[in-house]
Amino acid sequence: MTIPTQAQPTAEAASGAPSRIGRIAAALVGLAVVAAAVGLAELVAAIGSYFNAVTSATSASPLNGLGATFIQFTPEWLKQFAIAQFGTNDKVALRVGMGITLIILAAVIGVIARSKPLIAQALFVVLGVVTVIAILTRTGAGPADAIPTILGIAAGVVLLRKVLSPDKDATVAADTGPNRRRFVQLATGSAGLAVASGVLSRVIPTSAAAEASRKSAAAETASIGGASLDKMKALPAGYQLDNAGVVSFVTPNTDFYRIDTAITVPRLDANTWELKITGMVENPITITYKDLLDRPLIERMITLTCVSNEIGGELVGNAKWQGARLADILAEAKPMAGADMVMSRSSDGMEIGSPLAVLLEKDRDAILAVTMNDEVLPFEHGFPVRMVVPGLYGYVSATKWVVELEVTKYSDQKAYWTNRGWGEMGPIKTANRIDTPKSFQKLPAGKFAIGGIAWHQHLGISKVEVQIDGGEWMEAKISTEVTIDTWRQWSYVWDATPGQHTIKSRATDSKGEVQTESVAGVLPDGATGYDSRFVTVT
Ligand SMILES: Nc1nc2c(c(=O)[nH]1)N[C@H]1C(S)=C(S)[C@@H](COP(=O)(O)O)O[C@H]1N2
Ligand SMILES: [Mo]
Repeated sequence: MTIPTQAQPTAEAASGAPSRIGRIAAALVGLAVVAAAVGLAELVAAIGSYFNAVTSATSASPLNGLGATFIQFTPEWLKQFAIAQFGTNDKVALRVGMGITLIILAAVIGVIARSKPLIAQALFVVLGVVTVIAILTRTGAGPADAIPTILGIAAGVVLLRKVLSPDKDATVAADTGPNRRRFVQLATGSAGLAVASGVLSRVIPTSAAAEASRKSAAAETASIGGASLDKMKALPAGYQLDNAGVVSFVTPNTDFYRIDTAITVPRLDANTWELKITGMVENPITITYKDLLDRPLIERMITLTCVSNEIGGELVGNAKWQGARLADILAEAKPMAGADMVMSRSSDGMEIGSPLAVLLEKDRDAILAVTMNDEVLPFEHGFPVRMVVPGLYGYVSATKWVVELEVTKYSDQKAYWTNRGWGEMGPIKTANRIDTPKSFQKLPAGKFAIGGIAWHQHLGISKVEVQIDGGEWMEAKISTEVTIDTWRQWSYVWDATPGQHTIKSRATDSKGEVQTESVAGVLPDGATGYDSRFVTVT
């Protein structure tokens, strides 16, 4: 532009000092400043988590939030490319991709800041706002989770102004003397801050008292066993098929889906935890954690599903649970005639309504669980005690951080989700998912093992079939049933011919009823329809 500087009295013009640092130095400084902002935000997230002020260190972390969203918005072809190139490390690869993107952006911000400080700051703020949106739109995130990032942005803007903006108190105007020294100090200071806060944020434990209580609970639950434990049957041969593309039969706790409305993950102290059985009972009881562990306990493998799981979705997992049989505890409280619902309440105020008759069925094996896959319950999955009920979706049964069971009537009370349009009873529907191939996967011609999982807890799956291009339904090999409460893996070896193909799959329940093809969305009581994959064979 040739407009005289007078017409545009910029800060640069005011300082009258165009002598700037070099581009590479500016890029490095941009990097140091962005890293310092991220490091600070990570540190605040960790401290916030320690004091239970944020949902969790994970959900308040800007890097995690950005990473999850980055993966979500990565186009399918790029994901497929990453999967093809990096296999199971595809998530790592995508995160590395995000890291590189961030580094480039930071360098660009640094370079721009030399001449257009306001634009650089605006760019930086936009990056921050995108991160805040990423954090807030994650499942289970609360408003407080945005605070660390907002503080990080504020600190970053201040640093940007101090280090790079050529305004009055700028430090970059002169190449020599005290200004230059101050510039170097600020730049290295930012880098130091980034490293120090980054390291600190990783060593801060997540929550003091609850953490200690979970540790001792871990020791107590580790010794569950002996005669007072009704163990699950040993896993039969063939419970898992050797199709590497299918999720493992048991879902590791760290991979288990998580769905809840908790603004901050409740971190309860097992030493002070109590479960009250109240309402329409002749014998109200209060149970402590120790009482619960002293009872006869059961151990069962149960597949848990969310009603919000779309066809082909990932809100389903299978775990081994240990705890007290809910039917025994309820029977002890002696429900009164006329009661038909149990309203379970969590420490964070969630209210989940379950059919009393189902919970009272002895062979339903509804559990007040204390362990998940032989590990004391993780905080995110309900420590110290949660409910697990085979055959019901999680929103009507799987109360985490449970502290009260009120025996009541459907006609008297409405549960949280029921008030929001979801079905009152929530029985599981037959479902089936294709795990491999992935959507739009490119396959070489020849044998390919299509595979997936099918479930209908407490009824069981008897058959899974596969259909190619609308042809005949062909029966898949299916893993040995562990119980009617667990999913079953299936696999079908397909001789793939060149061209484009549509693969469909359907399951049949133990009563011989074929899964319905009619497509329904998740609202109000669970999705239906067949999972399908479109592939190109070359
Ligand atoms: N306290 C509480 N318990 C809850 C919920 C919740 O929001 N709050 N969500 C339920 C829903 S909808 C599901 S699907 C399961 C999920 O359990 P998970 O997060 O351990 O997988 O928890 C259930 N228990
Ligand atoms: Mo759910």
